[in-house]
Amino acid sequence: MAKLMVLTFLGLVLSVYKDHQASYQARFMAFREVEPVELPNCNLIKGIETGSEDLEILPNGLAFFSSGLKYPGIKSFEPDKPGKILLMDLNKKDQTVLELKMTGSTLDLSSFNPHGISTFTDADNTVYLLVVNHPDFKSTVELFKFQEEEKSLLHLKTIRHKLLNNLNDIVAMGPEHFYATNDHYVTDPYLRSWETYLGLAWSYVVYYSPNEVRVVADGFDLANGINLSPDGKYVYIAEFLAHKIHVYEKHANWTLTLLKSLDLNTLVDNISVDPVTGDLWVGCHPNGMKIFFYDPENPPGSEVLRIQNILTEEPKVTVVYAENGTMLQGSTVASVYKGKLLIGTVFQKALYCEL
Ligand SMILES: *[C@@H]1O[C@H](CO)[C@@H](O)[C@H](O)[C@H]1NC(C)=O
Ligand SMILES: *[C@@H]1O[C@H](CO)[C@@H](O)[C@H](O)[C@H]1NC(C)=O
Ligand SMILES: CC(=O)N[C@H]1CO[C@H](CO)[C@@H](O)[C@@H]1O
Repeated sequence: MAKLMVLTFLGLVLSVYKDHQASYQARFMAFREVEPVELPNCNLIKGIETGSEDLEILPNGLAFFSSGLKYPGIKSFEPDKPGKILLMDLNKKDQTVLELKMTGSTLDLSSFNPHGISTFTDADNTVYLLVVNHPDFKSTVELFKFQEEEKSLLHLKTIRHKLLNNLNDIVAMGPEHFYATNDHYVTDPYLRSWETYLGLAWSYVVYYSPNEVRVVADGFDLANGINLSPDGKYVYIAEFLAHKIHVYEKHANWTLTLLKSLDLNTLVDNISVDPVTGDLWVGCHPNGMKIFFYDPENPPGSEVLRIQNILTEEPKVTVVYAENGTMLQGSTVASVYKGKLLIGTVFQKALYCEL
């Protein structure tokens, strides 16, 4: 009888485990293979070999990239080197980048580990760059002033807060005014991996201003990219392991209310918004397992979605680019400029294509 009970108990544990394993594999889209979708005239950008996790294009065609992310569980081709911010002028013929010097004595360059970035341009045309940084796997937001003549970034300030503890991405509404996603709730790397594995959906979004910091949305299975609609009325949040993009209405008091959610067949990373059309361009991971368990023989692929008319009853979702990783591994972000598409990746290259 005792033996039978032990067996029943083991069977129960095993079936719970199997159910969980199935949901884990579904959340990571473990078995999805990429159907290629090609674009004409694609070129890899010279000088980007160790990632272009996030990028942002200014209206004048200057593009900033964060490069060299070190993140628990994710491949890095230069694990011992600090990360950097790269600049590319999309108006120039030679498709190459230069590394921006960082000045000001207030930042430890040796532990610089940039993740999501966002720019803010004020009324005097001063460009601020806000960078999610992970020095020693902690989370801070670094505020820089962009000095175009000198091709440098002047470090102004490090922003820390207990609610900004597992930062991923940021969208600026002022130099010290932003929404940011936390991709986990717990900070300890070992517990973080359990939080992800069990799908606890404890990840959350924070509103930050010097006077007020609060959680404005929560319950995400890894909140990732975040961005604003061109009119500033809506906030878009990518829920990575739930394969969803959520549309929130932003109120005058900066709180958010959920308006709708879009189900997509891919792991959604960064969202960029076309300032003219309002279309969303989303860098995606077709197979999350290949991102977290890197195998150069079977690398993660890349996928870019365009979402038109997201606020209407029938948004149009198009796979604009998809590739199996032979060329481009682990796309995280895509953004358009004058009929061209710039695609960044977590730890590998960046691609520039004609649309
Ligand atoms: C913020 O504004 C919204 C919409 O007007 C309102 O429903 C909500 O109660 C306000 N929240 C706070 C915390 O003031
Ligand atoms: C990936 O795609 C390329 C080009 O379409 C093809 O040559 C290659 O065999 C594919 N690799 C895998 C693993 O499917
Ligand atoms: C290219 C691009 O727009 N990337 C976006 C990634 O997410 C951050 C945070 O929302 C945006 O600021 C970037 O614009």
